[in-house]
Amino acid sequence: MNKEQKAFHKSRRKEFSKLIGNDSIAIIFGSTHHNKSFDGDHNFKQYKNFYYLTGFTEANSALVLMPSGSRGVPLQKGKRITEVLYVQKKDPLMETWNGKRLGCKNVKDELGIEEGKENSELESLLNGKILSAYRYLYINFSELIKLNGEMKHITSGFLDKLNVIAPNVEIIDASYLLGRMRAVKTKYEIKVLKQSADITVRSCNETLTMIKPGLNEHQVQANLEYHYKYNGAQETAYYPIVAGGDNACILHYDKNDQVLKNGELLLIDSGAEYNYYCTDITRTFPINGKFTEEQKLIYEIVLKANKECIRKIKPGIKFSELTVLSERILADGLYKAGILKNKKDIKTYSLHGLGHHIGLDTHDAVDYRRKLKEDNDVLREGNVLTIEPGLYFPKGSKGIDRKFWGTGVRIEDDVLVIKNGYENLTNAMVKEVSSIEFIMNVG
Ligand SMILES: [Mn+2]
Repeated sequence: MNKEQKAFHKSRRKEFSKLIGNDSIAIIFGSTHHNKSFDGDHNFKQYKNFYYLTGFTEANSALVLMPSGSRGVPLQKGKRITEVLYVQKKDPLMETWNGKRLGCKNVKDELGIEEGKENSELESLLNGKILSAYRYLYINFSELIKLNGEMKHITSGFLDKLNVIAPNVEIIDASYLLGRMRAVKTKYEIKVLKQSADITVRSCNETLTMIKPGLNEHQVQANLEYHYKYNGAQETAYYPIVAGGDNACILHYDKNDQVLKNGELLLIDSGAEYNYYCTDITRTFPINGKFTEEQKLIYEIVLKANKECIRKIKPGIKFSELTVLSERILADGLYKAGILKNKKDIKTYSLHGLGHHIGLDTHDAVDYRRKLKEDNDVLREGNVLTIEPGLYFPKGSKGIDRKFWGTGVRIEDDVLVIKNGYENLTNAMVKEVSSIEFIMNVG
């Protein structure tokens, strides 16, 4: 791991330790292998909260943070330790089959974490008296309950026994504090997010030139995924939505198995994941390279909402205000065009929220609607959000002229909040009607 990345994860541990305070101990579990079918597993992916604090991508690990130092004998060794990473045991046979393991001895040099231990030693921490020396125990609950294999064994019964071993300890879910931290991206994160966005934009622009009637949705998906990997991404941030015609009105359409028809639109909602950071772009294209008048009309209304909301972004603006603005633009546009009789019905056709935070997760672990001491609705410098207005008129839409049926349009960008405004990370992805038609027709 390079110096810059090491410093980033270290700064995150430091910040998190400061937030939980001296009376606390935190145990953040990494992910384990998850079975797909019979003896085949899903490709291993580290939990993002654990990654955020460590940058470590091996399975069966856990990070322990003790801001005021370890208070129990097994961890002490005569020195004050504030962070321990529990990792898989070195095992030549297993490494021959499944790849190299870092081993606890290399934790400090490779990751910059104070101490490394074998994960089997975690059991004595979880079941011993050490925990009772603290007032608060922070754990990532929702991830703990999904652990498999050796980590399931190591952690089994630990929560049940806590009440006996350490009845004084208050257990707190670490996810909220980590989500709050993850809402504001550091310089390092912004750099990686931009790389992820660039890969996605370059790939989408490439794929755009191959779209034509008669292709199957999965062929477009294959082309997109090829470019992601070819351009350096490890995987897709989420399963791509490649939805022709009426399929675009199914928000999380994932079949991607229909033939693209002449005269219909194709909605692509997809993003690459690069070094653990996600991109999420949606664009809507005319399959034959030319928008019909009806499609253009809907498209321009959505585009206006997308652009005007993005233009408003700066620190201090409320996301809820942008949501209201977007709905007003969509409702006004449809009303003026005579498509919508009553502006109040807009939600029937706009369907979803305006956007979400993005970062390590596509829907980043940040709940901006939650109100605690701070108002998470207010945008801050370093936030990265999607802006993704959409309009959907599925076949059979009552009260809507038939010529608009089967039209689904969404236009989504990823936007960074900077000191005096915003930076659109996905700006280089075409979205004007004229530029889309131009590129689709010159190839
Ligand atoms: Mn999105």
